Amino acid sequence: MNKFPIQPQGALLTESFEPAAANGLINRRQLLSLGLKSATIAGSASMLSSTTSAQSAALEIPAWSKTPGPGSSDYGSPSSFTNAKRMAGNPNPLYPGGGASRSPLHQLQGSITPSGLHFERHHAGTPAINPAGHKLVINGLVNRPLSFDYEDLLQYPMISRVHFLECSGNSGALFGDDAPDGSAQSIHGLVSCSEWTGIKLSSLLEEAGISSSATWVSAVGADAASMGRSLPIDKALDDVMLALFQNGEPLRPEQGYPMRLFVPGWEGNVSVKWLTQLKVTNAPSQFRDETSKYTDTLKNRKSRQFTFPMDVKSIITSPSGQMKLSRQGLYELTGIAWSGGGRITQVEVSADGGKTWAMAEIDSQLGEKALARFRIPWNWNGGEAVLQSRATDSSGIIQPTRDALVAAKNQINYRPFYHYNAIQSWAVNRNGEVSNVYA
Ligand SMILES: Nc1nc2c(c(=O)[nH]1)N[C@H]1C(S)=C(S)[C@@H](COP(=O)(O)O)O[C@H]1N2
Ligand SMILES: [Mo]
Repeated sequence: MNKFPIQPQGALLTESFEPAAANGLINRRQLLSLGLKSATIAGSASMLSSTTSAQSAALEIPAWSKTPGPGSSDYGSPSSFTNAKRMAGNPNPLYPGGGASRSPLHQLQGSITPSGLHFERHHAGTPAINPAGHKLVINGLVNRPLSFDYEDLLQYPMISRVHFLECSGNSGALFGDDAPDGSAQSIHGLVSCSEWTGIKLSSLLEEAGISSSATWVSAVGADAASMGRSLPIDKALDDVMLALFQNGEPLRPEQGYPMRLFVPGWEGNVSVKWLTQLKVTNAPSQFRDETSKYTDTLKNRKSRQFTFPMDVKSIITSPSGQMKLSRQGLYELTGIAWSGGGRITQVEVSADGGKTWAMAEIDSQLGEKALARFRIPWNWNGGEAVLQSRATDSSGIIQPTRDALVAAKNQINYRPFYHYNAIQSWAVNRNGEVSNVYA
């Protein structure tokens, strides 16, 4: 199998530009002005390779223009000529229904992940829940314990928010000593972004009447993993929601149908799917998934617990690992950036392994703690390059280098490692082949 089967997106042909940083990075405004110019001279010479091939093609009427296609359908699916698919993890997981599948980040655009391509992480598979038989209970340190049916919950006022969700194990392979071979999908595909609609958790907790001694809320899922996580009450009353809809339709079974907790900006594990119980407490419940897992063991063998926020991070999705640049010239370099600390305020890009940086354009960012799409033109001169992106968030925190992150984590050599958010380096060789490297 070809190790470099994937073509980069947004490939353009062009002349020369004023550099924004070394090794071919170009100010986007220059490209936009050139785009306008080329539109006025279309027909003679154009920067777009697609225009050139369109000109040379004969005016032949294709078969699909001659007969009507099938009529409407009850639920749409992607064109059969596209091939974006989730990448399943270990087909034989250590425990039944365990494992994950990863979003095809290198094939996606914009800042919303299609629901069918949202990453999945299950600890005991996807339960087939009939909402008619599912209940959500709120109990513990409350004045009125409550029990809700799905239909009851649909009566509540709702909010819609665009947020990313990232597994804290995402990119964890990069803690290893040797840079693994891989793609944006295989290394970083445990992050996705949706519009989530649901009920503010604070309104349900207020209805139950939380006691003044309450400091934590424990959430439990209805799957066979009996996933449980404890959240500080301040966060629970802040921006947490009981999500019922994803990208406008009821949650997909893989994302927690009929309901999940959604905890913006925090490690994916706390967004408990198939939610069935919220227990208000005055201490964390010390569930399995917050003691033996999702903790960080330090070199002195103490373990850090409750590492909740996902730190500022970005990756270039095109060109990215296992792609091959088929020709020299201009490419649109693009990627995603996100932070559990708020908005992305800037993304810088380097083509020389971090010696010089240029500012990318943030093209789409639909909310706080949401994926941002960045873009910058890059002219590949056929030589070696190391492509990097470095994001800054609204609290002023800058994405660290790998060396800085590994030193700060100060962990013993034990897998899995969580919360990897260092700068990603993609090396381009003289054949145009793109690989994951440590720079
Ligand atoms: N009930 C339950 N909730 C769960 C899980 C699970 O296995 N069971 N997996 C958690 C983990 S580790 C992550 S990263 C996210 C993944 O959400 P997704 O599958 O919708 O992407 O759900 C979390 N919530
Ligand atoms: Mo996770």
